Amino acid sequence: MLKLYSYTDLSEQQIEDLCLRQLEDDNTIQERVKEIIDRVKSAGDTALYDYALAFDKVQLAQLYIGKEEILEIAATIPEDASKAIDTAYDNIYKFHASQVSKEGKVETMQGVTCWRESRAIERVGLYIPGGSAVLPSTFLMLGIPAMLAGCKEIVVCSPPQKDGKTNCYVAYVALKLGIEKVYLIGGAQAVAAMAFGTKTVPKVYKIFGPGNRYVTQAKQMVQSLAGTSIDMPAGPSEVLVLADDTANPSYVASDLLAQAEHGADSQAILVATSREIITETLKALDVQLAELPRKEVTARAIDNSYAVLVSDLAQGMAFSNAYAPEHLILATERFEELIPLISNAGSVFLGNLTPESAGDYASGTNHTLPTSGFAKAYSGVSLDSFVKKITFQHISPQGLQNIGNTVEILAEAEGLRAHRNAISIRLKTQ
Ligand code: HSO
Ligand code: ZN
Repeated sequence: MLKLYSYTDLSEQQIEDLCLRQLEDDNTIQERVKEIIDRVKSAGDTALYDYALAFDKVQLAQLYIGKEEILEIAATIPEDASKAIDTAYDNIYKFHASQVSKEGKVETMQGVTCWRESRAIERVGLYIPGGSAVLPSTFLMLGIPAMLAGCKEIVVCSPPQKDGKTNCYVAYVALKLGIEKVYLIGGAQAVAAMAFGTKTVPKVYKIFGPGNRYVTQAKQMVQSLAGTSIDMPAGPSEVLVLADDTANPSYVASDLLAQAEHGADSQAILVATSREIITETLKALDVQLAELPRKEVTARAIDNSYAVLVSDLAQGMAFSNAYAPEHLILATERFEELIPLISNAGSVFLGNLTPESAGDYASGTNHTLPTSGFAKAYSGVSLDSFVKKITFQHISPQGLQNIGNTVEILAEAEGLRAHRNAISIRLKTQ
């Protein structure tokens, strides 16, 4: 059951402790992941076939499925599911297309012009989880911005299903995105394969996607081992719901449970302005929990969560900012007033009719978001995650006259004569 705290009774230290996520000691995971990475690096494809047999229990004939098979598998998708994917696709596409931006040129001094242009990261790797929970929604969230950004090579890895293939949802999304190969590789070995490259799997520059602790650990390690960039550090998913007396306790309970069913280590935090809201929400939560197919896992996550009683919404926002939730739901009609008070959150859901589930699947925003307090410094995945911004400058004869002396003086002050000369030599001959 949810533990209950009263904000005004908490010391600063206690608040800080409550905001800490439980990150378990990962030593054994670290060792096992390092072993997998080393083996993939040295044995390449052979290691990938071996791990598919050992971990996924399938003897693969080939490490990927190609265009023909994608088409065949995608054709087996139920019609309501393909329609739902089409709608989600359109919304996610629209929202991310609006992030394409072109910055103007700036003349910082007369004759000195500076600007920035975006270029796609040429090779990206998308990890689509597919073990116990298959997440085609993650494929949409990563594939659409990658395609919009213009990434030339999009490598997709997803663990093989029992039949040694991928499922119809993943195949259907691949088809929509124009992706012609899905590599049947899961876990840390998928991350290692994309980071180092093998005979079959192309090496990429940046790896995206959520995964279990092995995948997360592998993503962290390949940053230094292979110089691969990653989307963001990832921990278990979490939500903070801030509710006042305009909230509907049944809705709030449903949001907490939606988060909790992701895994036993998920956190679902309720911050409420009255004891009554908390009591009513807990009642509704019990009723709804009993009906859930994943009730064991969900109940364990609820045990790992808590409620905080605050005196008003502003105090609730102060707690939320300290916690820096991945998802923040403002279950109040007064959400407009709260927007300016938000300083740390991955994605925000406003009002009583905006559940996190909508954003998880279909409203348009990205569901790959910073967890574990990283929302204090990181943004979620967006089109920007798939591009680099390159700066340009041009100096005209007039510009050289205008900026030359400033550079010469600063170069001299730093004792860097060659820097100074690069200006002086031009000034003399102009
Ligand atoms: N809540 C997850 C995303 C997700 N939910 C995928 C359902 N499927 C992390 O934002
Ligand atoms: Zn979710």
